[in-house]
Amino acid sequence: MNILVLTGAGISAESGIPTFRDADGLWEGHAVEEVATPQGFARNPKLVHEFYNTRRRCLLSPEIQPNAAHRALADWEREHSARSAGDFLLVTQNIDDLHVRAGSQNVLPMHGELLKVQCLESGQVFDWREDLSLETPHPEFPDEESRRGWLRPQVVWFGEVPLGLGVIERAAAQADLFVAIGTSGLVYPAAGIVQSTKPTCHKVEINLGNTPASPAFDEHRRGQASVEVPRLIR
Ligand code: BJW
Repeated sequence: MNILVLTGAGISAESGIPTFRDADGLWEGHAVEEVATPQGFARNPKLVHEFYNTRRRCLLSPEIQPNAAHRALADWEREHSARSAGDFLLVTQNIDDLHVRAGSQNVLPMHGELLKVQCLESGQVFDWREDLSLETPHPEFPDEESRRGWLRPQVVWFGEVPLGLGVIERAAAQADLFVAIGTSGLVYPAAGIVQSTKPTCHKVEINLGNTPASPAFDEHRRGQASVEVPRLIR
């Protein structure tokens, strides 16, 4: 049985990372087009750096840890591959690293990673745990003043192409079980993955409530991911 899992901000909410669109979510107090588009970054890089610096510091604080849902997915993958029972791919829209920290192996972060930065000129990607600013030296040319401020967070903003779409498309076409966890089903192409699965694929949605994508799923489990994910795989 080939398993494809898609996660969104809801799975990390119980680890203390705010979602985007719920009350008190990340978009509250921020215009999306100012902080999550290439145009916003071009207009006001300082604001965008501050937005992601705050989130990076939050992610690196000791209180933020994987929760029972992250751990259950890692256990599920381990058991599945120990039985050589088919493919297992975990696609996450989250830019945190909580799936990897929980022990998941085959993780595809389709919207990028908060702990990576990208050079605006070469596209080269570097691991990163510090604040970014317009004064940040380039890691490969630390002494060159003229190369300061050339780094951006390695995240996928609106209007940019998400990562690994070919892999995701193939996994969706081959999946026998598709599980979407804690995502609002509003942001494409992630929200359309469910439509790319074959008719015989069993599709499960785990969320606190209904989403615009709910009608495309066969089974709905309503509740907190930390409760419903362990229950699903039990
Ligand atoms: C719980 C829970 C608990 C809470 N337990 N559940 C018009 C129509 C269709 C599409 C478009 C359109 N106009 C423009 C587009 C395209 C656009 C798009 O989709 N826009 C829509 C908003 C309309 N998409 C893009 O631009 C994408 N690129 C693209 O399309 O390229 C073109 C292309 C595609 C394919 C091939 C070739 C070309 C890029 C999208 C990039 C999204 N980037 C962001 C920011 C990333 C960096 C960052 O983190 O800052 O990604 S936006 C933000 O939304 C972030 C998230 O990954 C993403 C999805 O959010 P998510 O995870 O669903 O979170 P929430 O907050 O929305 O929902 C949380 C859910 O959890 C809720 O349902 C809760 O109920 C639930 N929950 N606690 C279980 N404890």
